[in-house]
Amino acid sequence: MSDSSATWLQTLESLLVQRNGPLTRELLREPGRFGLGQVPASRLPTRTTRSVCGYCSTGCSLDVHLQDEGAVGLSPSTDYPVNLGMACPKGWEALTPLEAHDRVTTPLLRNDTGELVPISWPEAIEVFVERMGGIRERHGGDALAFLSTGQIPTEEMLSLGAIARFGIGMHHGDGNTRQCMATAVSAYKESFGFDAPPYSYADFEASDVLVLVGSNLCIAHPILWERICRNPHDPRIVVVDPRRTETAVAATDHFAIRPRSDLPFFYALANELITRDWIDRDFIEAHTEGFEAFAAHVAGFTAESVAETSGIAAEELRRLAELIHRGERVSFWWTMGVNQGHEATRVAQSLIALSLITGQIGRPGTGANSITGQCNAMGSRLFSGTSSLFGGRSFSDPNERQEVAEILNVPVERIQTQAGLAYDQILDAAETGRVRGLWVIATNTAHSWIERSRMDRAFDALEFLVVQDLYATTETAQRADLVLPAAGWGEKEGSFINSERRIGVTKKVRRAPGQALADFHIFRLLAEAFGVGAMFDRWKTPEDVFASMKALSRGRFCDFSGIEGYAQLDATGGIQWPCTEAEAAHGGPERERRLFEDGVFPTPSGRARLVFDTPRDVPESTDARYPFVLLTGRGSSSQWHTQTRTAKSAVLRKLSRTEPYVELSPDDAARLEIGAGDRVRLESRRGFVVLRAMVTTAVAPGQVFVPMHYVEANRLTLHVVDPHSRQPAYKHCAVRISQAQPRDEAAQM
Ligand SMILES: Nc1nc2c(c(=O)[nH]1)N[C@H]1C(S)=C(S)[C@@H](COP(=O)(O)OP(=O)(O)OC[C@H]3O[C@@H](n4cnc5c(=O)[nH]c(N)nc54)[C@H](O)[C@@H]3O)O[C@H]1N2
Ligand SMILES: Nc1nc2c(c(=O)[nH]1)N[C@H]1C(S)=C(S)[C@@H](COP(=O)(O)OP(=O)(O)OC[C@H]3O[C@@H](n4cnc5c(=O)[nH]c(N)nc54)[C@H](O)[C@@H]3O)O[C@H]1N2
Ligand code: SF4
Ligand SMILES: [Mo]
Repeated sequence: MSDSSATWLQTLESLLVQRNGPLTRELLREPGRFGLGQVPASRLPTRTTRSVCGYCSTGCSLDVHLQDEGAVGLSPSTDYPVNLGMACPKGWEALTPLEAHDRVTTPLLRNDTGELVPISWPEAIEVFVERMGGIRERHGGDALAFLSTGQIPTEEMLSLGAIARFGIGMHHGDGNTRQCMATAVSAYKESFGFDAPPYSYADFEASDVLVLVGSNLCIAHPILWERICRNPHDPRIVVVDPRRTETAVAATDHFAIRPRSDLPFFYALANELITRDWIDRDFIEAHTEGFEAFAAHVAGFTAESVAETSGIAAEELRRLAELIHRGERVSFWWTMGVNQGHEATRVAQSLIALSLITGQIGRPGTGANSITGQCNAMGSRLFSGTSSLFGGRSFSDPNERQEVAEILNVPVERIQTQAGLAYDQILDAAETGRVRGLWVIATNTAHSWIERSRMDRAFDALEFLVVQDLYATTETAQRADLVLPAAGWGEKEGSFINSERRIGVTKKVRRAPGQALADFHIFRLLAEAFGVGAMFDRWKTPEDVFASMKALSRGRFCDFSGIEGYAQLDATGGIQWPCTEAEAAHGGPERERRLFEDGVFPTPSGRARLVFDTPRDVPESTDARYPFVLLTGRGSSSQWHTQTRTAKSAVLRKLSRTEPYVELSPDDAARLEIGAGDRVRLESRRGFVVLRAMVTTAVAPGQVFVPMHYVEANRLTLHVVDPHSRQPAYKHCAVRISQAQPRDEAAQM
């Protein structure tokens, strides 16, 4: 440990001990706790250790090669059931962003002249407590909110949720999972009774028909695409996507559906299957409810009647129905093309319905399968304490509040009786002055939230904004009053839950730079400083929190109380939930498993529900002034979201386009006299941006595509959310495009 950090620790210790008693000393003294000491020898049993990747939800395992100072390189683990020796470029380059020059290494406070200046941790914590505590005193916990993430270990999410809500008394908490998975959560909860993606990755290899809806797997989940490539059944791979994506090109069948016409299209598909009696009546009878009403509803949608809206000819829809009918093991997969729409929950449920009425669920190679996005989106769905109470419970249920209070040993009165505001509502409440203090952890709201100008108004109105990140250069950190320096993936330990519900361990293989601390320790320190440290006393290490997670899962549908702990997860290659104590006692969990093999769903009746609705028009249709549909999404397998991490790697930068661009069709380009590489002005009712034109047949005439990795995308998007999930509809708004003029370039400066 360096001298300066030793001094710093002493100061911090004396300050906190003075305020909160000797417990703090114990917390601070443990070696390696603050990302400052050497990696403890006990954590480095060999020269190579395994850790789950910290980018996407695939959850690949990486063998991290270690020398005295920590990680020096990595390679994909060959015997891990997820990636089988493969990794995408981001995984290979996972260590590089940790070494970036703009890592924030001390807390930063905005001074009177508006600059962020370094301060010590004791000062930072003091400021946090004074400002957030002050707002709470004046306006109550209703004026405080946090925005968390799907990109930190579950143990950190749980401690944040518990400390912020029950300890500090923040009434509102949400996270970037709202931007991403909220729709799948609402759809599954209503249809299956629990937020439970039913599949195993082995299903990619077992299907003979795979239907991928609004999912660009080749780019967004390259290793899952590799799993499809290993499928020995010569499968039909059907892609339903308005764009001719990399995945659509590699598929056997592409249905280039018109943007946001999925709902009538899938209703007509269901109707076609029902009319031809290509359904599984026994399964419907035994395991579902609401079929008669569903059939009556979809009878109003025929292959002919939806052809114009969807752009898919009637005979093409019939061909798809036949493909599904002929398949023995048919699986339906979806990602953001479904989740990010104005009627997203109902579209997701239309896919669930297709799998239920055809009896394509609960067997190998089947299922209605939402693919998650971030490395720990699944962890945040169960344990972030944002839209639901830990373990998939409800804030509004007194019995469930009592259970949580008992398991965590916190006074039940401290648990809020409502989930509080959703992400969009938190920002709206900031704009109106109801929410005054906001704490943003591991998400880059100012870049990724929909409709930038509206978001700006919300941030402008805040009294106090804290951003906890690896870098102080992010769009959001640049707006912060206080920046807290966090350790990143590889600099701390914990567990992630991947898309197939597999819990895997991520490890500390590097020291965090400077005074950066693991989020877990920042949360613990804040609990101490707010005088509620004792409430969370049992959580000395992330694995202590894991024990609480197990206890919170016990008896729930996601029950994984049979998992022993990190060592077992590490040795077995991760374990999928559920894994009950009873199962563990009888030979332990299987390596791969899927849900609903017995046809029983966790609803009161044990049956899955068929849910439907009337399709609605898009909120902003194209017109003569704004004749193009703007689509946004992932641009390449080497770019991650707002690029705070991936842009730090020279290798990854070489594999993608650093300059922001818009894709448009050759027809439109010719008509508008726009050449490849021209600077163009792209404008929506919210504003305009200047980008490089990329002319490609991947987009259909009348549509344009901007990758979300560029800050420009959300300057154009329109704030619309699905009413059930409150997930933003990022994938549709009206824009126009023209050659950029010198004044446009000047205005963008
Ligand atoms: N390299 C890389 N990988 C990632 C990420 C990343 O940033 N970079 N992010 C991760 C995260 S958090 C997520 S959520 C996933 C996202 O993974 P994906 O959802 O696969 O990625 P997107 O490109 O956002 O959207 C998928 C497709 O939806 C299509 N789409 C748009 N509108 C419609 C429509 O109306 N109907 C249909 N059927 N499709 C439509 C788009 O054309 C796009 O090809 O990727 C994860 N993996
Ligand atoms: N237009 C448009 N917008 C979109 C989308 C779209 O398709 N189109 N997709 C949406 C989706 S699906 C998603 S998931 C969101 C993603 O949006 P964001 O969550 O805003 O994107 P990231 O760039 O992943 O931001 C994560 C931040 O956390 C920091 N960080 C990384 N690791 C750690 C850590 O361990 N601790 C702390 N404290 N910080 C850390 C990173 O430096 C980064 O600043 O974007 C959404 N926005
Ligand atoms: S596919 Fe996802 S989990 Fe696997 S190496 Fe790439 S980013 Fe990491
Ligand atoms: Mo996402």
